[in-house]
Amino acid sequence: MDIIEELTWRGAINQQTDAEGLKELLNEKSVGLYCGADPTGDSLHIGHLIPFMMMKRFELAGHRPHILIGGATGSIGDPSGRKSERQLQTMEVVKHNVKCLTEQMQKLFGDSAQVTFVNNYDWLSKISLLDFLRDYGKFVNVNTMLAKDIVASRLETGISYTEFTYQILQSIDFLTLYREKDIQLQIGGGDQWGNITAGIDLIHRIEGSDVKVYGLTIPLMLKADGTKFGKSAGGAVWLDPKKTSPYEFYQFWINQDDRDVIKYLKYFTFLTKEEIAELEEEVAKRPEKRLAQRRLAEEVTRFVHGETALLSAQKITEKLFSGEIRDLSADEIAEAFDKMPHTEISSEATNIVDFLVNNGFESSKRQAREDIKNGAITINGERRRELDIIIDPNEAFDGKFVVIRRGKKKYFLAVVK
Ligand code: 629
Repeated sequence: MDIIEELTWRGAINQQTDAEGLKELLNEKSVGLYCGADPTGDSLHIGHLIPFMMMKRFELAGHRPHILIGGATGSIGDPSGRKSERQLQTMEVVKHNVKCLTEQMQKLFGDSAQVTFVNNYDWLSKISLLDFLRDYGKFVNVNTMLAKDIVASRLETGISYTEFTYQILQSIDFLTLYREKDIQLQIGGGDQWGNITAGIDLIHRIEGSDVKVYGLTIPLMLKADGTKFGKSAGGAVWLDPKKTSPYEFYQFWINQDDRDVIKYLKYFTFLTKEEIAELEEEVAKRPEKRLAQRRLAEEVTRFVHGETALLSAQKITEKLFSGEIRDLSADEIAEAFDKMPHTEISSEATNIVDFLVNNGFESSKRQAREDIKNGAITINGERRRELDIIIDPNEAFDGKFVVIRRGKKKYFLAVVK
């Protein structure tokens, strides 16, 4: 399987500018390629992971991936995929985000010397207005620009000159990288098709129509149930562990639908065709085991957060399921309950029935007594069946948390004030 055959099998190719030409080029030599991300926020999310996993696959196939951080384009704002004008970010915010994204990417790809990082602020910020108009603008056709989906869809509601110009900036990047780094391929999500083809046009106009440059886009990710991929109950799924903890990240993958899990294994892991075929059989024969989901969660969490964070996420998952939460540390408890609602309690020791009712974990004393007697209540991982015991919040988890579990599944977190 060559790289294009592999990407096709993975369902990762949406459009290509010249499929035959690109396949030939990739089989002939080590090709320079790039994909960009604008610093619109201070963390990447799993939507970004799709093209950046692809970069890694190209690297494994012997090619030369480059990751571009849009220090300049991020200060303008890509209109692609948006219905309305963006609010400009201050240059301070853009610079801060560039720093955060660069560090994050380096963590993901840094151990491979094969991936090169570039920032388009380095060249775009040096072009004067007159140079821009004389050296580049002269080669861009406004009619073609207006025909791009992104611009066309905004003509009624309006688009500023600034956002209209965005595609030329991204085109100058491709041209610059072609000239300076011998980059011949740009990849991106389906929303980037207009910008990528604009770049190819510019290169052909300036460098000659026989120049070999290509574009490849990846399909937009859709979920079987029609909801948007990449969102969890708490919002976007971020790669920054401070915004989405490794446990929450792991849970996101574990919870994927049987109908989606094989597609995601192909997209987000480096498992082979044979390994994925085996997991596909598991989904068909023993879906209740959720082996494919577990493998998916394991692979992606390890790739993004590393082995230690993966082990801790798995431990938390296991202990919450079995109820043996005494084995968790205070930090792990904090991670496990991070995005869940919690109740603040005082550190005073109280009778168990009063404790449950006064803090709102049970609706009435009668209900509390019944649940306790039935063995439905565990406190900090210990089943409590007596009505006259005292709960002392200072006793477990560094005196910070009391974890109440009712029945098999319902957990409450009490945070000691
Ligand atoms: C200058 C800027 C370039 C090349 C690319 C860019 C960024 C590009 C963009 N990309 C999205 C982003 O930054 O806006 N104009 O959030 C995002 N991308 C990854 C995928 C994407 C895309 O980083 O391409 O499709 C999401 O999956 O939306 O010279």
